[in-house]
Amino acid sequence: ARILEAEQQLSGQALEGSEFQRDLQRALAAPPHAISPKYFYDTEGSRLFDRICELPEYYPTRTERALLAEHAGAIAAVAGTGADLVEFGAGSCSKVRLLLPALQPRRYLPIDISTEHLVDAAVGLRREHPGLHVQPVAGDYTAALRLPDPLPGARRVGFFPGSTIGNFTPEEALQFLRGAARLLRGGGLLLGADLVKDPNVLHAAYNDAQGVTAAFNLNLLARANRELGTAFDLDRFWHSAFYNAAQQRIEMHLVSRCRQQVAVDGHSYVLEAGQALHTENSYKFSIEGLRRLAVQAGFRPGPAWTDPGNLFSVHWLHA
Ligand code: AVI
Repeated sequence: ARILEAEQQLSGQALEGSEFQRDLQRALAAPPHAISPKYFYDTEGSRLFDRICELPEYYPTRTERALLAEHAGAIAAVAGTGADLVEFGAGSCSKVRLLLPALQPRRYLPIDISTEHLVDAAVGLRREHPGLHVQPVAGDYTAALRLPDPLPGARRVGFFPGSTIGNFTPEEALQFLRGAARLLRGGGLLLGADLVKDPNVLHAAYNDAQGVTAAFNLNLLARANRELGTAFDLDRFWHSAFYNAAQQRIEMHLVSRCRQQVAVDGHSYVLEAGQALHTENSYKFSIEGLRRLAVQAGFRPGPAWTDPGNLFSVHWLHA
């Protein structure tokens, strides 16, 4: 009954299977052979991502969590308590838990593309915080999204952790931040951004020894097999992740191990051996670079918190 209750509160629009099909066909048909990383996140992909966050090599999650826990008081001092808190790409809503005691929001609106995962997370959060008004919104927060009206008198505070901003192209990041600045006017955005660092540390984080990141990348094809009726043989692809220093980003690709023919909804495509499908960019930032981007989008940068190793940063941006 509780799950039903949560589902009834869902608003927004879930991703349509046909959009995935169209984007996959485009990526297979012509250069730049790239597809949006948003397609990683079906239920299985979200589960794999949660496992990535626990990996010893994947420093961003634990570093950001430590920053949020350590600075929750200082964050509440700039963001204010009693806000209408909106999280973009909330996933399992685990990081917000570190902020709730200090921030004490009047309402929490987690937005995520993976509906089932979001519903489970919202149900768990309600159970832990019976007094908290949780209103999940299923949808693609990169698209124009209709949010419930702000609560009267409450400022809107956005939360965008995890350096998911780094999975956008620079143009998309600017566009997203511009939209967020409009949405959050009078409040602000708490933003997590991964920092430029030793490429070896980055390489290890995206090529973990247990192969979870590889499975996460390959899940894009597994998802197509489940949802679009394709017959990709996952053994014929390998996971490639490397740091592109000129672009300050990790790139992930699925590389064809051999010459092969694949089909999506009756259209066939030939993949040469070594041909890559570009599945993700993960941009890395400097504090100053991130602040410049925020100013361009209409924010006024406030404090930024980093760890002693300068691995990760959390920014308060006044909207
Ligand atoms: C969600 N996002 C910030 C992750 C990242 O690090 O770019 C996704 C990820 N891809 C591979 N590992 C984790």
